[in-house]
Amino acid sequence: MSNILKAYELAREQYAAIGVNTDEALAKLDTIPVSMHCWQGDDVGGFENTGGELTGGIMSTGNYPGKARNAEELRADIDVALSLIPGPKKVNIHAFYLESDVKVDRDAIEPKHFDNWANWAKAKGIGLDFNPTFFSHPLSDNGTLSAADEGVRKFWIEHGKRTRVIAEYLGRKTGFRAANNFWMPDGCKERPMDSYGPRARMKDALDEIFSVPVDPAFTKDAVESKLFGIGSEAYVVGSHEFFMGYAMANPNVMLTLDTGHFHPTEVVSSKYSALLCYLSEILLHVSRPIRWDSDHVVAFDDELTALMSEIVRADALDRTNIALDYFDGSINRIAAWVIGTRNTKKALLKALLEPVAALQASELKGDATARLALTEEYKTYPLGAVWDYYCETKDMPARDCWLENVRKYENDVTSKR
Ligand code: RNT
Ligand code: ZN
Repeated sequence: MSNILKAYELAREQYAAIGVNTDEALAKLDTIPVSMHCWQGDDVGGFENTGGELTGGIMSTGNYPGKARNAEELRADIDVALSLIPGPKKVNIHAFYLESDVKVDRDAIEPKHFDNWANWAKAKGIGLDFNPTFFSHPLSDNGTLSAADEGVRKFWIEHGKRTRVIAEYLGRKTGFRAANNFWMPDGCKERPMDSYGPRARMKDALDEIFSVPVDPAFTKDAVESKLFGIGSEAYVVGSHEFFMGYAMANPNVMLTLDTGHFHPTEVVSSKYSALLCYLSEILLHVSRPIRWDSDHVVAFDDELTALMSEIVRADALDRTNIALDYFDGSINRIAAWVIGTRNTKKALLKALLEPVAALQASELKGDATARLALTEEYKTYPLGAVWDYYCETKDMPARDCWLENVRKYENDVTSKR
């Protein structure tokens, strides 16, 4: 018997003693997809080949060699990452990852420009998620959906409409509903004289975009708020209140909570259940802000485990879409994907290994002592043994063995780019 199996059997007994069935927890984990963002692989560059730089107040730092230079390389890199992450996955792409021999502007994109992505995902049996790209474009410098210039606004409204058609197409092709997430960087470095006007324009623009029906079986829209960006420190049109209100007023639109988009002392784990009372579905962008919205690789830290526990404790896995959003160009980019995605799944498993009903029952009785004593004890229960076993049953490298595969691919492929 392998050490991993031996360790699992002991762990299974230990969890059984507190009323947790590890096999059931793993079966549940195995039904929850995590959506991995393609943009970690090329530092949010996109493939429009216009030579433009990344704008919109976001930034990938670091110059680690070997980043993907075209869609084929990016998909090959994602293939390697996916081969090292157990369980269900989706891949999240942005409109500027289109493929075309001729230049296609954002207001002219069509489903066919994403056929390679769709065919690739279908062949792997995984779903795709989608995002309009409202940044890194000459017309995005003075606002997009909130722009005062009507022509600019119309351009971006057309872009938004087209992305919904594409997302529906991707959902239909893959057989998995594709989330279509709207994040607009519109904002100001200083306090604007008119903070209301841009918001009113953005609201109307979104109403127009969302007025065209799409098949809810294949796509669902989401809106993502933000506190500030580089160059939009004082004012962001799409603030938390703006999009929280929008999602509440429009039940077909999900609210996206990015863990890096709030004041540094605020955490999404403490907002999540409040929003669950009003929203039918939430989309998470799991990220890791350090002092600002720095989009560090997701670590297995207190906030990640708290957030996953909040979802499980509220029994809201079916109302929550878990996606990742970070970009680090300072380390091997494939390793960055594997680290963050495995951490997210591991944190979810940790949450599933909690005896939630028993703990909630002692809380109901007012037993705060047991609540603290037991949750603290359970923190060092053998999660790792259960995770290793899960990796092994999925034919994925357990523990740190995956790093060897990344190194080999780096040696054979990415270092030669
Ligand atoms: C930016 C938002 C947004 C982007 C991606 C690329 O702060 O988090 O989600 O990171 O769409
Ligand atoms: Zn985000």
